[in-house]
Amino acid sequence: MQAAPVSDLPISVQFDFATGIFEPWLELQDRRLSNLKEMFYDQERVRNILSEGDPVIYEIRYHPFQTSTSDMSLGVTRIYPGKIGDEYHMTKGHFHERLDQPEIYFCIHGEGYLLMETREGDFRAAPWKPGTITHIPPMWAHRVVNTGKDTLFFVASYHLAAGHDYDAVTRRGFAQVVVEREGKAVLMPNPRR
Ligand code: S6P
Ligand code: ZN
Repeated sequence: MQAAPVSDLPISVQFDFATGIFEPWLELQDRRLSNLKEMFYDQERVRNILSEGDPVIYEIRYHPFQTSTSDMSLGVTRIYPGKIGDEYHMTKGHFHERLDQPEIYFCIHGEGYLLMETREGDFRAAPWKPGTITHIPPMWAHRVVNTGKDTLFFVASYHLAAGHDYDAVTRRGFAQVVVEREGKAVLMPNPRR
């Protein structure tokens, strides 16, 4: 993320509920399979897909509202439908670097789960549908999984200073993964743990 412009004036952006895109945004990041290849449990399937291409799994638009005394930020993530093997598309997932930083996620469109886990192993999976708003307390890693046929998009509100720590999730994943069984999304213990 580039340094955010500082403005002490109120700023509004306009969100399109049909597309999940707001304007103006200041930064757009694509997350391709190669950026999160360690996250999926079926590593053979990951290698097969990457040998033929590098699909975009999700994208994030950011607008950091940096003032001279505060650092609230807006992020909208759009996860495309699909699976890697039988595991649904999902975000990388992370802890916040700072131990006192929570976050609020608003599900706008699509269906899936918000997975959350502490370093001590307490795990929660919040079922998500449009209108679900979840408060993620400090020290809970968070990952969103799209189990539907449409793009899932959600709004995130957090402080820039929270920071992102991807290490633990990259090494261990979450306690459970979300996979398709007989046409349905089910949670199962992470086979890589
Ligand atoms: C930031 C917030 C979101 C995520 C985004 C992508 O704290 O939680 O904006 O960055 O949903 O997820 P990830 O795990 O790839 O950063
Ligand atoms: Zn976060």
